[in-house]
Amino acid sequence: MSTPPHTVDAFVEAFLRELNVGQGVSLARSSVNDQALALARTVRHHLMARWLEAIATQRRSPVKAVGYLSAEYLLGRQLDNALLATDLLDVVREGLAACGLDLDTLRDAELEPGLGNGGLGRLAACFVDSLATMNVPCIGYGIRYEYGIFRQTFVDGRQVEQPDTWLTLGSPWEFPHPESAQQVDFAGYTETYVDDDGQERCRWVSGWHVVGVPYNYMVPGYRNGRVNTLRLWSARATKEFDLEIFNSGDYADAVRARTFAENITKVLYPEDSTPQGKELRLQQQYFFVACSLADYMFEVLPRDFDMTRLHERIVFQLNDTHPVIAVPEMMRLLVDVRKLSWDDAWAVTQKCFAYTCHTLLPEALEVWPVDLIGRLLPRHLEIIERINAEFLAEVRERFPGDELRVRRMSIISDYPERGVRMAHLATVAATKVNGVAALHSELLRDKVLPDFSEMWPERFTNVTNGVTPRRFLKQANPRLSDLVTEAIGDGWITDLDQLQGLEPLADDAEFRARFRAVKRSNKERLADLLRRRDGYELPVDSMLDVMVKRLHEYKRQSLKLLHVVSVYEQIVSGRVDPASVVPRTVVFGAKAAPGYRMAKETIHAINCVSAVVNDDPAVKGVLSVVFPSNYNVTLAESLIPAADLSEQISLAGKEASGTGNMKLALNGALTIGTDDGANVEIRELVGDDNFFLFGMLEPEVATLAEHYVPSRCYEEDDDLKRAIDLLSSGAFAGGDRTAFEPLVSNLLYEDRFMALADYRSYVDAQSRVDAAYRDPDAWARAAILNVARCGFFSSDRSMRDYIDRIWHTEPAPAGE
Ligand code: 26W
Repeated sequence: MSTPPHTVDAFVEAFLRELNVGQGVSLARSSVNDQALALARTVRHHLMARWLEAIATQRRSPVKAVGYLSAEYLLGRQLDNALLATDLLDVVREGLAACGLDLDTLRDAELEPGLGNGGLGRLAACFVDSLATMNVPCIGYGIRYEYGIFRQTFVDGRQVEQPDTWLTLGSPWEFPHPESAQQVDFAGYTETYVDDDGQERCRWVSGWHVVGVPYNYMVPGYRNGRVNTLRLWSARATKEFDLEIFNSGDYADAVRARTFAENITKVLYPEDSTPQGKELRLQQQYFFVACSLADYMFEVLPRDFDMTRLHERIVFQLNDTHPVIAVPEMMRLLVDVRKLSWDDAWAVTQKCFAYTCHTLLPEALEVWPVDLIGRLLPRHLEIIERINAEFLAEVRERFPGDELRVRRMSIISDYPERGVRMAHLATVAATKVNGVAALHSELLRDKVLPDFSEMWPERFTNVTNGVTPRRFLKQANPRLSDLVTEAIGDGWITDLDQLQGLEPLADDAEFRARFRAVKRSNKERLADLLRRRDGYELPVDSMLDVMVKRLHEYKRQSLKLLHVVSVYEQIVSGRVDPASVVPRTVVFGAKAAPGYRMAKETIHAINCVSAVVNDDPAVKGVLSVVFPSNYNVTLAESLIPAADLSEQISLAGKEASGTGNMKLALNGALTIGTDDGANVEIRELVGDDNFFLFGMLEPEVATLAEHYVPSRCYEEDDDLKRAIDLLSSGAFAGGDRTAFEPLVSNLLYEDRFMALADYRSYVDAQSRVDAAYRDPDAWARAAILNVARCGFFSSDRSMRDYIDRIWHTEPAPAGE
């Protein structure tokens, strides 16, 4: 198959053919959706030949590949990314115009695949982008949720969730492969038997099963001719279900059974820190992992492959604990199916996995009830118990007589109920365990898994997260990209350290002026969008102060809200002259897990404050608060390039890394932030003068936690007291004094994440922000230095780190 020609005429011809033959409509009668689907199919043709070549090359001369196992991929829209990778943007724009169509309209018709909650899912998407661009063979394995992250709407300021029906208008970027389906067993019991060689073996007699159908997505590298594969699994009922329909009298029952099977991949769980211990979630995890391992081990590898050498051909990266059931599954496949000895199987398994932890919150660490695992995956429970027994014997040998340590380290906990600690299982099985930023990896070692790091210090390492410069600079911010490219060439797109070349330009007045013009026009573009989308009037002359991320108490959106209320209070009480205030527009974007009460109360409070502030002539032109609903990757791509100030204000020691912080800095926003996660590294790189640091350090947090009384902060700080009193006064709730009671009493009497303790330091830092923003030229200089010094945060660099220190894989030019 040859690559289609890159000319406008050839594009128009191919596009019209897709419209006519693929969609079955004429141009004149086609809908925007028809046009968008035909466009997607036309563009994907340009990637097909490369894709098939990459697959063929890997089969012909295989090199070690990465199997990225992730329950989430927050991909964002596909069209722009494909146009960028193929360099077809101009041809397509022109070709569509020749047909009387507008690319931007068709672009907006694409519903993004929101198959993830936030940071972890988006990181997986950045990583597969980087691996393709770096020519590293990788298969991303995951779940094709029929409904991705819910669509957020606001009704009376409260979050209301709607199902994300991203597949209903057709999904031109996926390729189903029912012929490569895998069977996945559940439940039943195990029994021993003696095989033909007289060996005692174990057999799992399952209770029911489903099949997994793979849907392939192309992961194009940036203009390098490589296309990797993302393989997402969808659950179906098996043929037996169909037979039952004929055989059993109860047709409806049989159909219900189908629905039961297909439920497994129906919906993404929207909790992103407190696992609910739901059976269906464990089913999802096992389902995709079982499909993926069988796919790689028995389909991708030759049938007769010597499994004792499996680690020479694959390394599976465990994206948090969600896929960790892969460990006992690999043991089962090797021992029960491939008849390896337990010891041989464990030796390979231990070489095939590495584990990334993405959290520090104890409640986010998954623990599955032993009863549940035993019921759903009886053979896996036996395997886990044996792994644990052998592991604990090793612990006892290393630390004789230390039974407390044995209890702490056990994979199976006894209290509050018997449970399998998935992080322990992952750590025992993995070659390497990594955190996602320097501080996080340190805390992971010293506070989350200290016994393990004492036993195996060399196993622990750090890989600081990164973001793809293709999507988050080149594609999202074309104006800044052009300015940068004009100044230093376009090598930065695949070698982000080259941004350092911008440093001297920070001192060039003309460059600063052009940089400011870019920001300004990005704000105008955002203003257009928010006007159409949410009916907001965005004041483009004000400082754009952006806090976008999942809603979580530890991220402290409530602290940002207290700052807003303080500024408002100072003006309306007459204590501050509005003419002396630096005009600001505060932007929030955040979804709350549907069952997370305090997060939802915070959303309601932000919306109520926003409504009153935006309507009050006393602060007109000085302060406004916008909270567009349904923050997602697509909105991020418009918001981030327009931002002046990046809010990264989590309580120190709680945010593992953050990646929004990197995207914003890379797009020339200055950060106001705590000493947490990757903020630490951002500040080190951009320099103290170009970063607004505030708040307690992690050790101070740990000390204060022992005797923290939040109401004392309230009593002792007049501004804070006034802000909280104003919130409680009913002023933002039509006189209802109880409207924010849960939120306010949580802050005053619990405040688990110490927002009140950091309030003074935060508002003082905001005053420094105001002072700095008063000098637009100096601000631009600092912003340019942020861009110039953030090359480190490319996900290409993260991938280099994984390759060199964890995976030991090699790039392999595709299609030779
Ligand atoms: C419901 C169980 C559960 C628990 C944790 C679901 C999802 C999680 C994730 C680990 C939450 C998550 O997205 N963590 C974020 O990962 C990012 C990428 O490493 C980091 O930048 C963020 O700091 C971290 O919060």
